[in-house]
Amino acid sequence: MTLLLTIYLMYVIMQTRILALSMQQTNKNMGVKLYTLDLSPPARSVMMTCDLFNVPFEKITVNLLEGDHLTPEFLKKNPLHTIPVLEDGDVTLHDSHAIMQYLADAYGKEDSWYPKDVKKRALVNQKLFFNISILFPRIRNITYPLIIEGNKNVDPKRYEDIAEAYGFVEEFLSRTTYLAADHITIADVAALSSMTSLEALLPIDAKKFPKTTAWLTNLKKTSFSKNQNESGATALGELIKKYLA
Ligand SMILES: N[C@@H](CCC(=O)N[C@@H](CS)C(=O)NCC(=O)O)C(=O)O
Repeated sequence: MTLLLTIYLMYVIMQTRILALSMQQTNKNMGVKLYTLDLSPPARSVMMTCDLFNVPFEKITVNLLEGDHLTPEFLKKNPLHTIPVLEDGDVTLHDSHAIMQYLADAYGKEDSWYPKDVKKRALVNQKLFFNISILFPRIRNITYPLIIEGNKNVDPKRYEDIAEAYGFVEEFLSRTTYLAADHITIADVAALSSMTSLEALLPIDAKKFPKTTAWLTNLKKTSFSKNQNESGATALGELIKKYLA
């Protein structure tokens, strides 16, 4: 009798475990929701990250030019009213870099994109912060006054800031093959989206910045860049030209 009860209990436990595992699998395959816009460099970083980790995403376009990001509904998701925003089950995340880190941890199969080793990871984080604090703001410093505030008089200093940023990238790439290591990481993906928009503001001088030029040329050939970055970066470049004309 006790044996039968034990066997029955083991059977129930096994069935529950199988059900839990299959539900986990179903959740993973259901994909995520992404509030995004192709023109936006940080949004493109996240779309590229979904692409490279094979995470299907429902694309919800947030038109910043029409104020979609200022609706009460969107502000509940992100009080900072910025895109991208990711929803994955009960998790809602803003900031492209936090989202990329999450996607790598939750869906990445290869450790190398966002290493688990604390020292290697710290170097990737450092370059993600370089993107947040240097590369992206140097796009925004020109595009925000130009496109949102309608101010065509761009301070020439803003272009010098971009050239300085190219110099930083060149220096990093003289130390390692990619920004944070001798292999590609999510920091390169974040910087790729910024650099493809910065070059629309100030073309990269291949003689002055040969390593940066080669790095960017290589990254632009990847399928994640072609699928999720190329057309948005081109469209932003055209929009900038139109506003500067
Ligand atoms: N650090 C943020 C920056 C996001 C950001 O500023 N996104 C811009 C579009 S490129 C935006 O949503 N701007 C609208 C606003 O600031 O109101 C990230 O990486 O997600």
